[in-house]
Order: sequence, then structure tokens, then C-alpha cells
Amino acid sequence: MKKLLAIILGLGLGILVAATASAQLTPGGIDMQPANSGIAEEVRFFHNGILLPIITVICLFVLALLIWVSVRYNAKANPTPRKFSHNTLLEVAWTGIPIIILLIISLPSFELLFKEDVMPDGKQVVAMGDGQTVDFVFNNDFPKTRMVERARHLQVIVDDGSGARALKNRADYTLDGLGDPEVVVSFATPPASGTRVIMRGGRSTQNASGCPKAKRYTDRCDQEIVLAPTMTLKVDGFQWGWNYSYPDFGDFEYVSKILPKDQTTPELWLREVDNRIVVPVGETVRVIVTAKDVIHAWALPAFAVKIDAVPGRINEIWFQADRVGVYYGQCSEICGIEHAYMPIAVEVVSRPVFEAWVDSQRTLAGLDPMFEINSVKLARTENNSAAAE
Ligand SMILES: [Cu+2]
Repeated sequence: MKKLLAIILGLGLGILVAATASAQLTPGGIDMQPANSGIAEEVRFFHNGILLPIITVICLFVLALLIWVSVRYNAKANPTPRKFSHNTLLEVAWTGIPIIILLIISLPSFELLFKEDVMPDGKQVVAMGDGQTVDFVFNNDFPKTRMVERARHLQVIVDDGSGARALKNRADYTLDGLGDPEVVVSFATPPASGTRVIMRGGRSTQNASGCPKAKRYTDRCDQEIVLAPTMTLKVDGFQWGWNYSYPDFGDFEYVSKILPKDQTTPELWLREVDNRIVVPVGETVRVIVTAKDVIHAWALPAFAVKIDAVPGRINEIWFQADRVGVYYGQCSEICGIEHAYMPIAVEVVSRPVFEAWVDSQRTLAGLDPMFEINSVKLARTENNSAAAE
């Protein structure tokens, strides 16, 4: 029995390891792409840490039952079968246990769906320590149902110039007025002069960025409050490509289409586009999605984003990229003959590079620059890429 258990465990672990060892755009890869956002991290954990082990155990259990039945109860081993047809206890168990399993799965699943669906509205208040003040006020001006009501809706971070440090409720500070229009954060010791006191409040959370890799499948990482979007990206699908626009930056827009086979590498063929989307790293991006002709779907696995683009209707989703780099997705709704030829490419860049890119696009659209950044060397390639050399 112990041996059997060891084999079952070994098999399950083997599948898990095989499933987690692949990287982005791996030929023949079977796992999800590596996560590049806290939500995607949670989606990965939900799949690899909850669903995969459960389904592995169920499959092995059913397989064992099948083998047992066919060996023990075949016509040779069991020539005179018994005649009963019901077993109340067994029938209650095989209905009840799956219900319990589904209920267990549903809890983290609903939580995750909620997080993905509700646009983050967290806000950040920054104050300066002066070596004397111990009370700092956080304005709790959220709608009633979204107000800061519990200690976990408020995070306090101090930065004395040598790096940001998250403080602990009760040990480092106490909260007064939770659920009221003003929440007072009282420090145990006054923050030193020149120390930045950062208060982040709100109900939208995701896995903290920079969650250590080793912890991803064992622990759930700390939750961080997600701040409200700093920009909106408009996505409009059509046969065959995507139209993107940036309403917060002058509403410039451009068309993004697949890069022909002879202009890209075999690995990036069907993934690379002529004009990429560019977004700033670490900021919440609101994405509103629609389509001009038929239903498409805008999907970006590294951010756990997949949303239908429906003509005459606007869908909304958000993401926050943890790391800079280029991330690929594709239309994920069978939309016609060239469905496979409308990829999505997102370039995540630092804020200064993003602003420089915005200004370059504004210039192309005949608008004046919005940001004055001359210090960033911007190497614009033919395909509209913002990546600095
Ligand atoms: Cu499509």
C-alpha cells in the first residue's frame, strides 16, 4: 500500500514538474506561459496547485477502481455474481464527495473571477515624516461598498531613501476610524524627517509583485493593494487585425497586423506584429474591448487576460505587468478564415520609455508632445517598437 501511494505521488509530482518547466513560446510546451502579473500568478497557482493535483488524484483513483473491478470481478474470478443493484451509502458518497470537491474548488475560483472582473480602484497617499508627527490621515473617499473597512484594506510602506519597507499593523502602527471618511494611521514611533510615508488603500488586491519563485507553488504570496488604472487602452478587433488607441494621451490610434513570415523568425511567426502595444510596467492598465465586424477575443496568457471582442458592445478588463519585455497573445475566438493570423504583441516598458513612445506617436498623429523627456534614448524601429537599444 505504501509503495502504491509512493508511485501515485511520484506520478502526480512528475506531471506537475513537467507542467511547470516550460517558458514563454516554447515549441511543444504544455504549460501556461510564465506569469507576468499578480493575477496571472494566481491563475497559475489555481491551475497547477489546485486543479492539476485534484484531477491527477481522481484519474488515478478511477483507474485503480477500473483495474480492481476488471481483475476481481471478471467472469473467471467471480463466476456467480451477486444480485443486488443498490447501495445507499455508496451512492450518497459518490454524489456527496464530488459536490464537496467542487465547492472547495469554487471558493478560490470565485475570488479570482471577482478580482479579474472588478476594475481596481485603490489609491495611494504619500506623506512626509518630520521626526515628530505620528498620526497620518487617509481619506476614505470610496463608494460605500468599496470603503476601507478592515486593516487589510490599508497598507503602510515607509521609504527613508534606502528602499521601501512594508510595515505591520499593530506592531508598527494602529488604525483608527476604519469605515469612516477619515482613517488615521498612528505610528508607534514617529517616522524620521524626510521619510516617505506611503499609504495604499482599497479593496482590489493581487499577489505582490516580485513574489519569490520558490514560494509560488507552496505558499500564496502576500497580497498587495492594486491602484486604480493610470491609462486606458482601447482595443477594436476586425478581420484581420487589431486597432489600438490611447484615449488618455490624445486618442492617437494605429492598426496592428501580423508580421509576414519573411519578415520575422520561425519562432515569432504567427506571434509578431507590425505595430506593438506599448504599456508602462507596474501600472494598472484598463483595457476596453470591442470589434468592428464579427466576434473576436483579445487574449494575453502572460497577464491571464482573455476577453471577447463583440461588435456593438464594450467589454472591460485590466492587467498590471510585473516585468518589462515583449509578451504575445492571439485572437481566441474563431472569427473566420484568417483567425490564426491576428496575433497580439505587448511591449512592457519603463515609465520614461513609455512617455517617450507616447510623444513619438503623438507626433505621428500631428499632436504636440505631452511629456518633455529628452534624456531617454529612443530607438524606434520600423515596426513601431519602443525598446531602447
Ligand atoms: Cu479574430
